[in-house]
Amino acid sequence: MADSLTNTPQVRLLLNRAAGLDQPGGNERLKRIVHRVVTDLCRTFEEFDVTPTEFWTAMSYVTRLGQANEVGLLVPGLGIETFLDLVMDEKERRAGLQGGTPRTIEGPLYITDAPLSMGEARLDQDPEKGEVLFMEGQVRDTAGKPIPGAIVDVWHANTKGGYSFFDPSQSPYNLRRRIETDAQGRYRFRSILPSGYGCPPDGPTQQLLTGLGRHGRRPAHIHFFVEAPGFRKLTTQINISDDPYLHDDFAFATRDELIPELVRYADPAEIKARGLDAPFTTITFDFELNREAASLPEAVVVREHAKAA
Ligand code: MBD
Ligand code: FE
Repeated sequence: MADSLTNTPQVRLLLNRAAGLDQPGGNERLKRIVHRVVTDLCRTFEEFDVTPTEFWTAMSYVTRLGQANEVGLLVPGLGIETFLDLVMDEKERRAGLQGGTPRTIEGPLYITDAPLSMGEARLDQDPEKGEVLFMEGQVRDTAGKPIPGAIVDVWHANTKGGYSFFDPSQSPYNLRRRIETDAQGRYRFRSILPSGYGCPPDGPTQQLLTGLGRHGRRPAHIHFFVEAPGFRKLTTQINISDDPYLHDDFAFATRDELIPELVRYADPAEIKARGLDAPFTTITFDFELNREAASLPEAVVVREHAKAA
């Protein structure tokens, strides 16, 4: 834009001063990033002839987004959390890292300090009519060696797509557990098949998505952090493969390597052998962790989390 107002000496000076570039104090990196972001915003307003009314509509939107505690929901909805994953993937690739279970986004619904147990756990505390799920697997290094003592931190939604803590109708830590792998690196749990999540229909995230002609639905999925001393922390999810939104996730988190086969058992003898009275599903999924090395980008994402009282 040759005749851009943003490029005039007056506005350049304004943007430099606003970012503190003419001041000695403060943080250099912060100054450069703020300068870029504010400049790009002003260019956008100019290019799209954004009116003051439109601008203040957006500011009240941002205010409501924070008040509704939905910043962490809009970020994946706009593909930004997946973009951050792709940046990390690319950095690791360039650092020569190969193999390992692929990462995918954490999302906004983790809470810390879920109950810890050895080898196995039952995740569903609150009675629900959901289909029983047995999931198990092994945590291994990229050479196939089992990793005992790894922590598999798992969390997922209930049959209504709600997560405990954020959904106060559930017990604290319902469908959230930490499982330490046994001597063979194995974990297993019993739970119920989750349903997909939908953004709060009256919230600011869904409001913007609707304006974009988009839905706010996630396919059914189960989240994991997998950690072990000497290995890179893995943040990932698996998808429940029969969900109609499997490849239409509003948060863009589905990856081909993270869609394990569902094995459904309807045979009365199998059902009885598990002490159940209805068909159930099993999933086998192994996690492969990369060894930590000083040459690699930091794998641990520092992010504020809620903690149940
Ligand atoms: C979820 O369950 C989730 O995982 C993400 C990323 C966003 C909203 C709800
Ligand atoms: Fe989720």
